[in-house]
Amino acid sequence: MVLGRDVQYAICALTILSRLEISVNPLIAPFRNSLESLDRVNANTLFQQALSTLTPIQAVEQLVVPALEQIGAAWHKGDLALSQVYMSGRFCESLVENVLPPSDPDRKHQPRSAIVVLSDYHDLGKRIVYSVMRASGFELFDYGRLDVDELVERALADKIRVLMISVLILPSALKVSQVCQRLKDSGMDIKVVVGGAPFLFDSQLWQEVGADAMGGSAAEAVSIVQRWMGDMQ
Ligand code: B12
Repeated sequence: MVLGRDVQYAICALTILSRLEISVNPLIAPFRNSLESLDRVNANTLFQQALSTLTPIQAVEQLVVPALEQIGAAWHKGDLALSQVYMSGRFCESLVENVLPPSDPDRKHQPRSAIVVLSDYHDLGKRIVYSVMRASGFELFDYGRLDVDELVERALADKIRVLMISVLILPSALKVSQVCQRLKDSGMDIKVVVGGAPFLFDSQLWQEVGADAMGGSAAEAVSIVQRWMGDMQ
């Protein structure tokens, strides 16, 4: 019992430490400033600087993701215009597109999987998770952006066993419960893993919408599917 609590404390401390590592990254503030002032050249220089010490995935998760999170929060407070958020997202899309590794030809034997953005128009997170999954040896369908009906039909037709859903606004997150219910009603055994801002803001939400797991990063997406692979074969 005591050991269990110690382990929980250790996990908690590690989580805080990893967040601190992110928050002290000295490149985040200048990178964020470059994005906000639409200085594409400087944003690219800083990103390349990060790549000199980090892998592409680390650079995305430790520089791009926190900078965009801060930009989103500043917009939420009324300190930035939506156009700045939009342009920051577009700049980051092209930076990320250029560095994410190509797919690994040695694909893993795995349950049929697909990834989708449910309803909303944020696709950067999905794109990153898709690339990291493929770079880690997984083959998966990229469904792009779909609404509930199309998603359920397609997942059933493709006999999907693992469905990865990315959302960034709360109304889309709430629609995950319709997807989960409809998949359950179909009688097919499909596991659903979700990710994106609403699930980061509210740690209980993934359970409330009936998902089987939630991942906070592309790396977590890989480890969740890897864990399920063992159970499903
Ligand atoms: C860029 C951005 C936009 C761009 C999107 C451009 C694009 N092509 O994607 C634009 C300008 C279009 C936009 C529009 C809007 N946005 Co916006 N946006 C953002 C912002 C700043 C960054 C999002 C992003 O790309 N992050 C970088 C990516 C890499 O991170 P990520 O998506 O979180 O993904 C990582 C993890 O979450 C995880 N992950 C993601 N998906 C998955 C899936 C699985 C299965 C797993 C395991 C893991 C996983 O792995 C990824 C890699 O680490 C966020 C702020 C934030 N805190 O997220 C707001 C934010 C998401 N937006 C918000 C809002 C409200 C809007 C608008 C409604 C604004 C408006 N009034 O018009 C519209 C909605 C449009 C729509 N219907 O979809 C809110 C949502 C609040 C809420 N709880 O609902 C946020 C949180 C800002 C805020 N703080 O208020 N936005």
